[in-house]
Amino acid sequence: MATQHARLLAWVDDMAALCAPSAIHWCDGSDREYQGLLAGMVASGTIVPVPARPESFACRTHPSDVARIEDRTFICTTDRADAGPTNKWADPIEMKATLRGRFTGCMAGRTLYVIPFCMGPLGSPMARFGVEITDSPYVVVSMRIMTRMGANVLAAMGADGAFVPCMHSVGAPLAPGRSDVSWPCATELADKYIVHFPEDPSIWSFGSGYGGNALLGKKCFALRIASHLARDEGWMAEHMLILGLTPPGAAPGSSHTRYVAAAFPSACGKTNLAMLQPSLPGWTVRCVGDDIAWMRTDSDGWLHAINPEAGFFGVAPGTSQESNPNAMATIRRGTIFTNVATTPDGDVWWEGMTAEPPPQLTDWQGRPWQPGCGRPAAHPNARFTAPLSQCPVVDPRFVDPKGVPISAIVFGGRRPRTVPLVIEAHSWAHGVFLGATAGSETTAATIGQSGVLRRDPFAMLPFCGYHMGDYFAHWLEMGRRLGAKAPRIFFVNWFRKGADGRYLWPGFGENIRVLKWMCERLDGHEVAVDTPIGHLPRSGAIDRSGLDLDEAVMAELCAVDRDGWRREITLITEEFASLEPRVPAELRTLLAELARGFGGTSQGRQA
Ligand code: OXD
Ligand code: MN
Repeated sequence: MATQHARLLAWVDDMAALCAPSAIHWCDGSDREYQGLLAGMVASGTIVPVPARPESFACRTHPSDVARIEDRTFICTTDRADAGPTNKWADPIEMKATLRGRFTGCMAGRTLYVIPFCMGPLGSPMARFGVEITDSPYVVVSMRIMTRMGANVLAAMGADGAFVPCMHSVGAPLAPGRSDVSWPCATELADKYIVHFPEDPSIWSFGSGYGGNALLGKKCFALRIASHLARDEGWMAEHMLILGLTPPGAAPGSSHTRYVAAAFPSACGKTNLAMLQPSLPGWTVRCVGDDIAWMRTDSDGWLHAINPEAGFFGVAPGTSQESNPNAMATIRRGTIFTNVATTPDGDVWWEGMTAEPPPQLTDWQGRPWQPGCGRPAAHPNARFTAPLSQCPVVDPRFVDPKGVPISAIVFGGRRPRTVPLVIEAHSWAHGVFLGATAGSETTAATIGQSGVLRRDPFAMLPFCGYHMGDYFAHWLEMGRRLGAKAPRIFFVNWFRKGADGRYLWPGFGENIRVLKWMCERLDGHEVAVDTPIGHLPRSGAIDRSGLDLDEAVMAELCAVDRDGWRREITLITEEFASLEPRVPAELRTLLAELARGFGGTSQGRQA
């Protein structure tokens, strides 16, 4: 391979000696390589072509390998306390010994692929290199969509460029003479390991071929490892979409465009917001990214963000012409579908794509499927993998090596009660308080009980590579650095329900009305009232033109539910107690102030 990078070559040699593959392939990222791998997977039965969509394929995983596995995801720091109570910790030395045991001979009869990749636009000062070793061709083709990868990345790394080594195996040695296992993986949960060593930094993933566990550039590198690096180096790695918002009469990507970064727990419509089709005439929304933002202070003092990814790994069920027409256009070609249903006329289908399922589907496990048979046709976590460049509303600056300047940061959650449609924080520190106390009610799509409020600070609960209390402190520190140039912080809730259990707010393309209000706040208009929970829209301030929504409903959406907030304060007090002694004093003070605003005291420890 054309590299003089001695550390890289030594690492690949070491890993190849450990895993004993039958061949080693350095990925060049070419179309020829991509087509060859796809053809090989069609031949082995891992994927099938989707004739209705050019250059598209569908893949079925093993039923045990359909989602991220938080129970088997580890953060290995020397001091257990540094991983914090929200992460699963293991001793780094013991874990490395366990992993070396697991990887020994695990690629026998298989090809070891070396994937040099770059998170972020090549040449961007904010971009970082990684190299993934894998025995899964599905991982290689997916990484080609999700990252910049191949020979040009290897060249850019030069002879000494820093990279994060990312080691992956599906963890199922081929039995002699068997090449027919279409989705090899470790089928027992206890045999799967998604392991992070933030102090190296390095990543080892064994036993799963599913995207979130196997495409190591995404959650493992760009969030868990990167959040740790970002804390040490003074930047931010966040579970956020990035969108560009342009008012009527101005060109997208011009000086009138405002960029917004937004964090929502899963099942809250992040991809839909990132590609929003505005219902208000003249407004445009453009997508820079739908899942991850890396942000740092630029030489001009403003916070700039890049999307470290180059593709979408989106949840398919619920995606439709109505909920997200731009996602539907993105996946018309050149897409890899995972665990969707297939139709007899060569297309894909999932719950929510159309009101009525087409007749005679084949379900995600390859079985015939009829409506009313009692099981979903597509897996609830079925996915599409497609390049960002195929999105019809991709922002013109998504490849800008300097990133885009962020004017506003938005947090959100699925909160049927208590939390109003939109809140603007009183200050950066209060915005950090809103992010730290974010949560969402669980839905039927989440394993466990539905309708339970789960705290998910900054939507980073499964992705923060260190102690959550230290992460709050890092956010506060970033605010001090940004000073007057800090973006304004908002909290939105599209999911508030009325007494009859129905959603009060229509959501989707109508969310532009809330984004418009945010712009008015940024422009300094008097469109808010001050309350103990933050600035809320003044009566009549949210544009309802062309929308059939009563003023009374709007008032309910923006009401401060005093009893609800008293209960909320008790819950936040419990959350903070679980993160002690590392909750920053500033956040405890803000909790006490909130409690005073509702005529009580928080039970939290005071600074
Ligand atoms: C994702 C997730 O897949 O957040 O993006 O789980
Ligand atoms: Mn995500």
